[in-house]
Amino acid sequence: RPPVACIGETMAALVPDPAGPLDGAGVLGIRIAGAESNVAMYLADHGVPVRWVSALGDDPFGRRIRAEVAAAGVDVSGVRTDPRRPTGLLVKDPGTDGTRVHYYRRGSAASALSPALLDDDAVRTAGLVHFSGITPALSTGCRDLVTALLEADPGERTRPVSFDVNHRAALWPDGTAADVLLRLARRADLTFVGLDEAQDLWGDAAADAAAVRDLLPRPRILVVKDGAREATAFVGSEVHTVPAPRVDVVEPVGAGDAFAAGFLAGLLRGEAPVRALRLGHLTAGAALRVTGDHGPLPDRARLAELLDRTSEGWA
Ligand code: KDG
Repeated sequence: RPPVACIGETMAALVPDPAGPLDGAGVLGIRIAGAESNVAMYLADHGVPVRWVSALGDDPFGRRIRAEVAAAGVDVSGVRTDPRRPTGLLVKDPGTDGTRVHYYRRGSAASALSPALLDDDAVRTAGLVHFSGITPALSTGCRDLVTALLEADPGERTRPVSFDVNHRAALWPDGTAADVLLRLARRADLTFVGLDEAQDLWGDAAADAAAVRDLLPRPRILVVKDGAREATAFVGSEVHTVPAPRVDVVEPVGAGDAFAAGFLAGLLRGEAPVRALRLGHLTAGAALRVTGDHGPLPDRARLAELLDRTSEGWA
């Protein structure tokens, strides 16, 4: 089966160690952070052939990111090295009321991506393309890239396009997020959105999962995630809801990416929607149990056992 291509920026992430407010921090740990490379790494964990497609600076952070994503089993041969622009950076500021993120990514290598990327073999020969709502916020070129990706009508695309809304308010100072992300979410073949983010973006029109489906009637598959409560998949005219299992959460960042990867992995191996949703929840659990974005999955046997549980034993 042709591989999945995940397109998007990955940055170096600097994180106070131990976790605490940045203004008093003495030591920063180095990690990597990127929604689409997270999806790619979790897909690889599930045995799905996958590429991550992006651009990095010709710098130590760029080399580190490339090596880390490759070590997770992802094909990084389609990642460009831009000799003129740096790798993007984010710095985490864990506070008592949650973690704030400071971005240093304007003018980064990935922000210079453009629709020309779609002619690369890594994208052209993919069986499915996944991207997120972070990319259109990065630059005009990046916005043109995702618009071009969704240009053909769903029935006429050579391969399906999967889109995770991934609203990052800090990246949309011009206030266009609601319009741009709605347009993209409507045009994708498979759209993921959190109920809370749908409400942030689209207000009362997104009161519950069914209302979100009314807003987004076109994607053949729409997945609405309601945090620790449940997730609902609308597949054509069918509706499937699966409660989330209980997890002792260490840090939630990365869970949405993990969920998308688990659901996609389930779909790609032909699982029924309910089992794909469960695989999404189980994969999200791996991200919820660690401070980083990418935590270990349960082993194959345990995963299979959890997937087979009846709905009573599940949550
Ligand atoms: O998706 C989880 C984080 O890794 C992600 O938010 C970092 O890609 C990122 C971004 O742009 O914020």
